[in-house]
Amino acid sequence: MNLKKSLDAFNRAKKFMPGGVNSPVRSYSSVDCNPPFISHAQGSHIYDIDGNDYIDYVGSWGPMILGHAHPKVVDALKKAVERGTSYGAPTELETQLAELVQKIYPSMEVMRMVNSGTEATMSAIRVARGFTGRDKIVKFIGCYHGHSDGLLVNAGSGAATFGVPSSPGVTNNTAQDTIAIPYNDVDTVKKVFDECGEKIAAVIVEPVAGNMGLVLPKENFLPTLRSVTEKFGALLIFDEVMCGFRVALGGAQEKYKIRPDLTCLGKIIGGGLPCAVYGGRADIMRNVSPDGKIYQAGTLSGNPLAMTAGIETLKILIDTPNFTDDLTKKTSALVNGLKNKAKVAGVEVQIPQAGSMFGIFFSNCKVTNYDEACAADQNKFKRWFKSMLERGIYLAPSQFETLFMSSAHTEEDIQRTIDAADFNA
Ligand code: KE4
Repeated sequence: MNLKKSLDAFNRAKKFMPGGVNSPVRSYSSVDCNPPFISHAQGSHIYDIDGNDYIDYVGSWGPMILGHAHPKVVDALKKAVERGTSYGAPTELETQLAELVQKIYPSMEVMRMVNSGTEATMSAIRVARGFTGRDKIVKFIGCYHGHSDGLLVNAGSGAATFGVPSSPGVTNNTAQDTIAIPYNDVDTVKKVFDECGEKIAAVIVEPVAGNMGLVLPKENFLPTLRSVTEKFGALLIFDEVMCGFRVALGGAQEKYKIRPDLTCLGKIIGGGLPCAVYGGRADIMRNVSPDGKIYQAGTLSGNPLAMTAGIETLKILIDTPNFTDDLTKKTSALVNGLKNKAKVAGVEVQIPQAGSMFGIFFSNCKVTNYDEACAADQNKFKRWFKSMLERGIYLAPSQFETLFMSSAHTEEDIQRTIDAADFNA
């Protein structure tokens, strides 16, 4: 595969940006190769500047559930951009998107638009602390909620001891307000709350985890989080930035029938433009400025272009009969095809699926937490990833990521992907 122009572009980019990228995973550093530089994308395909054509299962890390450049979204944006790109003033578009979100996520009684998942989770945590008057936050090891300081934290030495920074620049004092627990570890959740539940403002969780690879919640995990937070007066925050609209139209809270106190959504809600939202119980959210005293703001929050793309995207998700079910079935067809291919090759892989999300671990046991994800064979993953890229299949360059199906993917795309898979690469 010719990647000459991409390599030149990468070398130029490195002169200006750390790793030549504006988000680390894009550098392909975890798969020891150079990233294609993209020229454009259309439907289920993405094209690099060397003219290579790939079937895309990254989908901009989740937003492109309709595929790239969906005509309805593009047409709406073309009209919107001629009305100006940003006003810094209220528009009916924001209310329109909020109404669509509340239709799908009724737990979001009141909400605030922001520009990224990081902003949404960071703000939700501030609201939880402001509402409860408590400082501690519980998160789960392997879950990623964006890069705000208090969430870049690893587990401390003991269960209820406080976290340690997972990045330089995060202070020990900040990290000590975060308790990190293994995902799906119900016993430790109960132990931590028994020890310091009255100090905990909130638990934040990816109800279906997509940032350690795809890891599903065990049957009693989410119900325990809901009951233990209620018992101790802490809030439950569902970070559905990734799994929202994918594990069900109404996200994990619809699929697992758990009503969180606050929810964060992102990615899909902006239809590919910078947009996210946090919201939940009115009695909590009415404490956010200017209704209340908990401050949060943003120059481009509710931007008319992002609102337009989000509205068009959600309208299609809502108005297309069986959209989510059909996308899930399409994903299952790919997952089953890959599983059969691996079985024939005699290679042990785990290919978990949740709605239109799927993942892959070169492991002989089901992955239920971060340690088990780390135990999977990452060298095999790297070889497989490169072989798929060579064959025109564009996957996430890390086994600690999740892959995404779109409504634009065709049966031919899926068959080509299965045919390209060589598990003995
Ligand atoms: P952003 O700030 O990147 O918009 O969202 C942060 C975030 C919050 N919550 C969840 C569950 C997320 O998955 C994310 C971001 N996801 C990553 C993919 N692993 C974005 C890709 C990247 O970092 O470049």
